[in-house]
Amino acid sequence: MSSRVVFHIDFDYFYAQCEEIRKPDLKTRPIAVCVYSDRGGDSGAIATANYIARKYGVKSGMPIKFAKKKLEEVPEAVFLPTDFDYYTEVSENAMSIIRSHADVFEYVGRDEAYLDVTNRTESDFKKAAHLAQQLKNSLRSTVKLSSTIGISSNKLVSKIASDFKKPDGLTIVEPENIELFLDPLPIRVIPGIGKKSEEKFSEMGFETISQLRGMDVFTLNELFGRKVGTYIYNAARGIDEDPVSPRHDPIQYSRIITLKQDSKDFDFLVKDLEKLCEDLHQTIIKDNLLFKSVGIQFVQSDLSNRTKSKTLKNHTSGLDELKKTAISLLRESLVDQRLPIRRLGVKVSDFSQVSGQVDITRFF
Ligand code: DGT
Ligand code: CA
Ligand code: CA
Repeated sequence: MSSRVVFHIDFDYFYAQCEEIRKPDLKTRPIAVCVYSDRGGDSGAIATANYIARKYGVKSGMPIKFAKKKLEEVPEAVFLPTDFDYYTEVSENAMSIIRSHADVFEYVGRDEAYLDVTNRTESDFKKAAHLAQQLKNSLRSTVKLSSTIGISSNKLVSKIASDFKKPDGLTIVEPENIELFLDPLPIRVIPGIGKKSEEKFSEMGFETISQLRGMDVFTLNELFGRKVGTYIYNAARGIDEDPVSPRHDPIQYSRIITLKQDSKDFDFLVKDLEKLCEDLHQTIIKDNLLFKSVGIQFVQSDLSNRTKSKTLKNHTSGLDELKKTAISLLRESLVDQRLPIRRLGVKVSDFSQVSGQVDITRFF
């Protein structure tokens, strides 16, 4: 039986990299992205930092005050608040490129996904490596995003492989090399093994996965319970049957962009709206969806939101119907629009999946 080919892709220092994408001048400076708590001042934690800031010891989860201490002597260091809407926008653009490289796409979170590419690579790991490089290049050239990919015959090993060499890494573990690859790695690289379990193993003299493999399944079950024990036993051998299962970002059936300038001018806005519709429509077709509801969304210049939507008579996947509806919603909204619009979005919902038969509306 030929092997599955599974990618795990993870975006490098994601929130901080998004900030670099928006302001390339920041690239040479340490960046820490901060989640400020509502207590004011510097209370709160670091969400992530770019690799320059990491060299000074700044880490995810660290109090902002600690991070400032570490970067005390570095006047060019920047501390920025999170901007989740913007990170989501970058993520959606990247995910739509990733999706087009997969047979099966499984969304995990804003900065990671699994891809099953068994069919399109014909189980050939050379072809897989080539495809992964193409995907990385395409993300780099279109979204300006650097990412890391792990390739193997299952999700577990691919996830470990994508963590192996970062940033901008590509690690390929062919089926016959799985144990060789895992052997020297510390036990904590196994997803789900936290600090506590690591300490437990360490006390018993087990540090690496190769040592862990010396532990029998009964002992593991006794220590961790049957479910977790069996999981660890298999993980130490790089065994994982969990399929890549289609899962999408719940908000992926929408597109939103920040406009070049704030505006409430129909002729200006309609151009972007049409582009948003076309982009969204590609996803709809790719995922074989019929929608029945179309909405538009404004983020106004004071950052407040406004939405308007319309339910259609029938389910459709037609681009014309999508554009026509979105444009009429825009026209209606602008009648009493007071504030200029800063960000503009379009979304579809109320789905029914096209199954089996060819849907003729998709060609219009
Ligand atoms: P890396 O190691 O290059 O993949 O760096 P990141 O920053 O992409 O790290 P990752 O993949 O573990 O996490 C993705 C995003 O999730 C990250 O950009 C910010 C957020 N995040 C991660 N850890 C924490 C944390 O401890 N606290 C908060 N608030 N956010 C976090
Ligand atoms: Ca990441
Ligand atoms: Ca991640």
